[in-house]
Amino acid sequence: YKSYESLDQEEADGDVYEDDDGQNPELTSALPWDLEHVPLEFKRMPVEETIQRSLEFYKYMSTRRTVRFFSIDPVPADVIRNIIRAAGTAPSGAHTEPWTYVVISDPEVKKKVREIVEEEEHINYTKRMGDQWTTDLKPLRTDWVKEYLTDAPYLILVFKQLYSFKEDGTKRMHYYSEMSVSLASGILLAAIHYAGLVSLTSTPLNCGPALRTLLGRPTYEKLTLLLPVGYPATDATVPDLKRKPLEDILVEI
Ligand code: IYR
Repeated sequence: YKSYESLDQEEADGDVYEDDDGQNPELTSALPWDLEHVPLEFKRMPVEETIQRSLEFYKYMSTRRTVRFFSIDPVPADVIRNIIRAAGTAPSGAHTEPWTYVVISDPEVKKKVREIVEEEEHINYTKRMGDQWTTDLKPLRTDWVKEYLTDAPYLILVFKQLYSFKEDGTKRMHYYSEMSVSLASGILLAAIHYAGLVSLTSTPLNCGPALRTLLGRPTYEKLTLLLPVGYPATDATVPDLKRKPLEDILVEI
């Protein structure tokens, strides 16, 4: 029996080991043993409607853009809560729901986040990232000054829980947490876009521990994404990027 915990947390992904028969009577599950299975609620729609909706959704999603210039205009807190609810519908390994969303609207806390991120990003751009990386980013005109961190009415910080705790205080293993949080983040972006707001998917390099401490999150939670959310500035610009056509991303067999 090879302990799951012996794996590097970053690599641990819920693989099953041959000699673990899952019959150890000492073990408990976080989900109830007698969890009921109920009929699926599903209403099949006419296939014409399916075709139309698939095209409509694609067209709508193709208008989503990463935005780096935010308006300071407020957004109702309930909108952000609904967006987080939508993200929370994502599938997760063993239904562990391994995510924590920290939403910041307090201007003082946003300022502290900005200070932490700008200090690290300055080092990233000038030292850590290297010439090839900064050259690759040049056309996108990003730099270490992050006005959006104080302009946007909300910052959503997505934390991945490496594990959690069962009701009896014992450790609850999380499987495929990286994948689960990525799936939830995709839904989060779609929900933000569907609500008529914009965001920026930022992954602040080397800021995780400082931000985790600032926000009082435990060490078993790892920062994966920082998203400013709000309305775009009236004069916001975006790089004129093109997306790969279907034939370049799809292989049909
Ligand atoms: N994290 C930095 C740098 C950066 C990296 C990539 I890859 C981007 O697509 C954009 C930016 C920053 O936020 O500026």
